[in-house]
Amino acid sequence: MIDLRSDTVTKPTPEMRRAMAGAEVGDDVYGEDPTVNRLEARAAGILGKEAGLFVPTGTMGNTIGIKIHTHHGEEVICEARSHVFNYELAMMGWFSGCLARPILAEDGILRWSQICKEIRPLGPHWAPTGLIEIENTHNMAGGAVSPTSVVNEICDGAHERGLNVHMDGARLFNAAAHLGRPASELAAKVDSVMFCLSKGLGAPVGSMLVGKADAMDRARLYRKRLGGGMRQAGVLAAAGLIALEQMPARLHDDHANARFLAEGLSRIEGLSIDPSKVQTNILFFDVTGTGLDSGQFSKGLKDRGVLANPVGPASIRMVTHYDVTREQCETALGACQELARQAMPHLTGVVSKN
Ligand code: TLP
Repeated sequence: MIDLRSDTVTKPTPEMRRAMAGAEVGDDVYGEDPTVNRLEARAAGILGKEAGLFVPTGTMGNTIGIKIHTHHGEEVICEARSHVFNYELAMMGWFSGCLARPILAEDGILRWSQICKEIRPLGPHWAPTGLIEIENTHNMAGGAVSPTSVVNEICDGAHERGLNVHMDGARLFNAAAHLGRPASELAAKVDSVMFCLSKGLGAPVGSMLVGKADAMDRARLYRKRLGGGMRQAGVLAAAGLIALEQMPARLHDDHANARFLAEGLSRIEGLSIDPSKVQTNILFFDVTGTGLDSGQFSKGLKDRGVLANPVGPASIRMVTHYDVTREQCETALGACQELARQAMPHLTGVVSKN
């Protein structure tokens, strides 16, 4: 199977497995796991923040990231298709007692000009804004990268109004690779960042939350409350350290493969995608022209050895990662061509649109 469902499916590299086997460990709830401590310090250092916290998942990292900046009964401004709003089981409501105030940004990139209009003070009818959340890269906006100037303008505006900014940087290193800038620069002004070790960086498990030292002290208690005190977690942190040190440099390959897939898909009759919009490792294409819905298309691909998730009635998402080669991308394109051709029997073969 060629697995393009997500970059979450990557398996640990042989070096990660060796490091895991030999990891020095202790009880992390006592703060005594040397490998976890090293990972937390290194993650904070790389992101230019005071402290870090190793968490089992991105969802837990975002949940805690929202909790440390908010009080019950506040609103969190976020993009309408954001992960925190759509894919985290309403944790901002369940754990933090906050309501999302979603704002649609066509390209997934929230801007201060939109946000500032939605900020609410406490009033006779309104819940006050407690936090601004931005997602970089933006998953459901096709891996779109927020320009650093846009993020900085949001942070400056928010801070002037006494508000904090949390970044869901699950794929922050993909954004950094696309911009050719250090991740610390992209996150310089945000108050906390969650990034995943277990997606494009290839670690089997784990995400990091980084920010101010006192905020991370409080975050550690929320992690325990959520059941995330993992004891001898150094076996996982050891893989995370390799993910952090070695894997960002190769993300360009995933981006090139995503662009290659997008260009190939754009030439298949019945499929629709604008390859110039693909910046990182995520792409969406529309299958309406084939006469199939996204569920049927996904099933047809599976029958041909390719896994890709349907998103909505007409769209398929593909995500490139460490465990997908250029050759496999070529094979996946062949499967898409064959499926589209069979769905549209009036076509004699693959018809180039150009
Ligand atoms: N995203 C997953 C699914 O949940 C959709 C994926 O396959 O892309 N923030 C962003 C932007 C994410 O894309 C994800 C996972 C998370 C947070 C949550 O991370 P985990 O899965 O570790 O809880």
